[in-house]
Amino acid sequence: MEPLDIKLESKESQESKQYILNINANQFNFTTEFYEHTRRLWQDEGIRKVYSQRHKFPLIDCTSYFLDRVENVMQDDYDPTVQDILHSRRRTIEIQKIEFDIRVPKKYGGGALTFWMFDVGGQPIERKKWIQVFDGIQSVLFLVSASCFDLKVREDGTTNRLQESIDVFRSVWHSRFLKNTGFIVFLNKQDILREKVVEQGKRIQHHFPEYNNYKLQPDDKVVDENEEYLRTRCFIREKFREVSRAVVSRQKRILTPGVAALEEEEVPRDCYCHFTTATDTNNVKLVFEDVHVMVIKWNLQQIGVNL
Ligand SMILES: Nc1nc2c(ncn2[C@@H]2O[C@H](COP(=O)(O)OP(=O)(O)OP(=O)(O)O)[C@@H](O)[C@H]2O)c(=O)[nH]1
Ligand SMILES: [Mg+2]
Repeated sequence: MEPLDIKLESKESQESKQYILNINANQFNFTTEFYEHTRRLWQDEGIRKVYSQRHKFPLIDCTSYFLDRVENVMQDDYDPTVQDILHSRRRTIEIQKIEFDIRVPKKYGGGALTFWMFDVGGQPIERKKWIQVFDGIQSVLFLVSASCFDLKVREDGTTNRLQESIDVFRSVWHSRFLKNTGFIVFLNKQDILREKVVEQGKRIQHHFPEYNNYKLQPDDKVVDENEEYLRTRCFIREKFREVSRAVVSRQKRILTPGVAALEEEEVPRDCYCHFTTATDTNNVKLVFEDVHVMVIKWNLQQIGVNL
């Protein structure tokens, strides 16, 4: 609070702040006392002011969701709802392999296909592990937090988070291990992006000045949707599409001095982008149906079935 020069409203809140600061996070039980202090702080005007400036410091996206529900969460018989689970933050720290069967629609031959999905962590320390699953992968589902255009990377406090996602995407897209791999980019957290642009009036051009020259295409309009939000989300999509359109020729690899090595030219590939809100089960259902068909088509093409 001090760096933002914001003070708590009441004396009781001061006590609650001290209680929270004294907590040892490694040995902690969620006591009723803890919830009472949390509730009191969340109602304090000072905390609300700090929250409204949350782009200035790292804060998880589900903060207000759970703080608004302290009353429920503190109950002894609290049973999380599906929404509670979807809003909870769980960092992926090891590569998780998930195996599942998917029915193939009749028009693509029927039957079922077994899929392996590898969930990898997005944090910088986890990215070094991605290479372990690149070999033999048929498609990459690349999830982007599209709402983070006004945030800085936690690790260095200076790099723009959206720019960092674009740069990470560029390196994965051009990886020599993934040159035959299909890509689907999910421009996720559309609810938060919309809220930032429409409710909070935030503008992406303060972080990406080239937005000023970006024009929304007539096809991208959605009836009754805010135009600034549509333009912002399409501009973000364009940043990823730009990366996917740039074909780079790889540097010649010298195997033996004097002998020209193979030059692997990249073949142009499609990159599909979807706007998603992962906490909205209806949206995920629709998007997943599209992805399902696409992955089945790619799979069938790889075994020589042309559609
Ligand atoms: N409001 C909103 N919150 C979302 C959305 N998608 C994810 N979240 C929230 O973002 C947080 C991060 O979710 P995780 O599943 O831990 O994120 P992750 O990308 O797997 O993170 P790593 O495992 O560290 O790579 C959770 O609190 C989610 O509820 C969304 O579309 N809208
Ligand atoms: Mg994860």
